[in-house]
Amino acid sequence: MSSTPTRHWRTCSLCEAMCGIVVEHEEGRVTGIRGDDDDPFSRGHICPKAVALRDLHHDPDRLRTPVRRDGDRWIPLGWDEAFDLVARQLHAVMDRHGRDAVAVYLGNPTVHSLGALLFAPPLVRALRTRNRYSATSVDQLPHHVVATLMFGHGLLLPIPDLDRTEHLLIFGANPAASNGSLLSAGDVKRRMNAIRERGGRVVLVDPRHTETAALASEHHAIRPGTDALLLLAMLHVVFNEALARANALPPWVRGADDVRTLAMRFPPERVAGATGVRASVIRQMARDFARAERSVCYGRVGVSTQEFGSLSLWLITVLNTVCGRLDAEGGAMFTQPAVEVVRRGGGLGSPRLGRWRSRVRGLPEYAGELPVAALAEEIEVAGTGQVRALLTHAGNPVLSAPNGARLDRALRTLDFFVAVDFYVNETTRHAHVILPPTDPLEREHYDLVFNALAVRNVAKYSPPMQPRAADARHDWEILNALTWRLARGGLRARAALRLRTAVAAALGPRGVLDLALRFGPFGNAYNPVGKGMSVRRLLRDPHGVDLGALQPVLPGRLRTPDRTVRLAPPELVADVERLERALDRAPARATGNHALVLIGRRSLRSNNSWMHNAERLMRGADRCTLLMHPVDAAARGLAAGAPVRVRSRTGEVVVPLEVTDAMMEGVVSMPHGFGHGRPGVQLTTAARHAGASINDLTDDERLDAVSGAAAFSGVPVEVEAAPSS
Ligand SMILES: Nc1nc2c(c(=O)[nH]1)N[C@H]1C(S)=C(S)[C@@H](COP(=O)(O)OP(=O)(O)OC[C@H]3O[C@@H](n4cnc5c(=O)[nH]c(N)nc54)[C@H](O)[C@@H]3O)O[C@H]1N2
Ligand SMILES: Nc1nc2c(c(=O)[nH]1)N[C@H]1C(S)=C(S)[C@@H](COP(=O)(O)OP(=O)(O)OC[C@H]3O[C@@H](n4cnc5c(=O)[nH]c(N)nc54)[C@H](O)[C@@H]3O)O[C@H]1N2
Ligand code: SF4
Ligand SMILES: [Mo]
Repeated sequence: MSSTPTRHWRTCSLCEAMCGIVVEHEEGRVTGIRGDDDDPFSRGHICPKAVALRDLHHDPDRLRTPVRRDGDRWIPLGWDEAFDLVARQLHAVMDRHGRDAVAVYLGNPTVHSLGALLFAPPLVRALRTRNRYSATSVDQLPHHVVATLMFGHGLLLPIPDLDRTEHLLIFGANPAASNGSLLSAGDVKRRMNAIRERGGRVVLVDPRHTETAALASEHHAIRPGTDALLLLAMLHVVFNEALARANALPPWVRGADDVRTLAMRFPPERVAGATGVRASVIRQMARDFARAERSVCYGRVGVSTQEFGSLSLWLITVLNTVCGRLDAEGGAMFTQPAVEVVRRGGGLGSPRLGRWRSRVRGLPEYAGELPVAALAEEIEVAGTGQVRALLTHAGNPVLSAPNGARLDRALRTLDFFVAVDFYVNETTRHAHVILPPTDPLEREHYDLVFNALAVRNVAKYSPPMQPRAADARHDWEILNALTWRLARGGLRARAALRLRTAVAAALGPRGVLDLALRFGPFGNAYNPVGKGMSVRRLLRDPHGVDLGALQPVLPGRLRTPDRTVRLAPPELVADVERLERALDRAPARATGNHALVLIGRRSLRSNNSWMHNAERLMRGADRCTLLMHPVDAAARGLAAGAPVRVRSRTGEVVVPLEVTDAMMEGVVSMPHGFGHGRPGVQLTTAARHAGASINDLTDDERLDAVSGAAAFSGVPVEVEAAPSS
């Protein structure tokens, strides 16, 4: 006898694609997960990770109560006991060493949680520390910095209008594996295939012939870290051959002459050797892009996490703009989400950069945060403001930050470390207290961030699959409880903060969201007859609401003081000198020499460092391998399948070798997020596929100079045979 399972519709929150899923469950057990055919955005698409939400939900390794570490044992605590302990320890460190002695790191899943997005910022503010870090500085930081400098707001991020373009030029992104980033699009592969089906082209620039290359019209291999040179040369062609629509630029675009002058210094012949892309190919790429009816250039992780991340993303937007593709249908457009994120100042929208610098190395602040590449040294180096305590939320910087092994060592020396996370991972194993929140199925959801980065304006609210267990806590409840207890200062200040946390707690994420929707651009406040946006309105459409294609919004949405697009911000123009110095040092011919540089990769069945505990995602061949071109393998006498030792300035790892001509000569590739064999990690399945961490090889001293973002791409390495064990 079997009862019928209950069906629950929601958005998968694991990546940026916002796929609609149907979860079948019976008495708290998830019995199946599939794509929601009626979701207007994802139309039934789903990837293997969503199915693994079920494994996460039932994972016996997941922590379900707070724990305190005693040596290498974990001792369960009650919630209030745990919150009190954390507040006491953090206050003790502040009292002894000052506010800046407490650091905070917010990891990537923070952005995928409505509760965390609403309740982490008040906690961070209550800490009043300058030592704030997040995954932004190992990811999209240069996008925000460039948007700030060009458009006056860090969240004015141009999104490729995928569904209407005729020519998509991609730099350093692999949407066929990642499902798209700063480009939320349910079923991104189908949308990319549609470009070719309607007679358009998809052109990819990437050192590896990737899963995305397989569905592109052309692929051009590029030497890592040289994209800015290629883009300058493309601009040279565009200006030189009068392909630009510079004369037709709207009056609110400033600085076209400055970028023209700059580009004229970079004819394709000057950069061909360093980039590995022939001058004739660069010319053709530029002509095809400029002449296409509708085209858009898009760059992501491969260009944002490299030494010239800010320059690359700037030049991509310049190329779009001078070719008339900014804010144009089929070009690079801005969204209008139902919850407005573009306001003055505030969070990642910060209009300022470098208001202060990190203590030890003087790295620039952005939006109140410092680059995480500085965290290890801020813990290690003694002096006023030295970090003595740490709070992490949904992060694993030991596996995700450059030179993670150094951070791993530094974490052991902290006086106090509290982690909000449901796993004992490579980072949280060093914590003194871990506070585990509910999982994504157990909580309500609305994508505050990714609805604002989607190729269509969409909105969808997901209630929780079931009410949380009485002894469980949502992330927002944990964050709010800590904010309450950390309230300090005079009586008035304390009372004010406590009143705010009490009101926030009474509203909860749903109440706050409802206000934001009602008073947002599609809302109608509390008008009972209007059809305005609200949580109730969204509950009537469990598959989501389509709010239409992206619309031109400039110059109205610009936030620069004079409401213009600044094509040539001085901070970026100045950095071209550093690029030219690198060009002068580059080998005359990029291939054929024996130096190797390392880049990363993602697989469809991975999610940064943390879904490796789901058995169903780990089946099949070992994924943590080093990819190398046959010519490079032969030059070193290396055999496919054998273990190789990879060495960089910062460390070394041993991984199996895969020989493949998908790699450009001189470039090797390894995925990030592995390295689960460290003692104390409580991830049973992941430990059986432990692999090694690429970030034991990446370098905390290699950064994008303008933004401070980690430069993961292009780390110099040596590779030799490792004795088999
Ligand atoms: N399955 C899966 N999906 C994910 C994730 C995951 O871990 N797994 N992570 C999510 C997250 S947090 C993010 S930020 C997004 C990222 O989404 P994407 O940006 O699409 O991610 P990657 O697959 O890392 O693609 C980067 C590409 O850049 C190339 N590259 C490396 N160096 C260079 C260079 O110097 N120049 C150029 N032109 N290319 C270069 C690499 O070969 C790679 O193909 O994916 C998200 N989606
Ligand atoms: N070499 C190299 N390094 C990289 C990258 C690369 O391409 N190459 N990519 C970078 C990028 S783009 C990113 S975004 C970072 C990611 O790096 P991080 O953000 O530091 O870490 P994640 O691997 O996402 O780990 C997330 C942790 O959050 C926990 N978690 C998951 N959901 C929740 C939740 O809802 N609440 C709470 N409290 N915890 C939760 C998981 O258990 C896991 O421990 O890695 C970066 N590092
Ligand atoms: S593509 Fe992303 S959002 Fe869609 S099912 Fe997979 S993990 Fe979830
Ligand atoms: Mo990311």
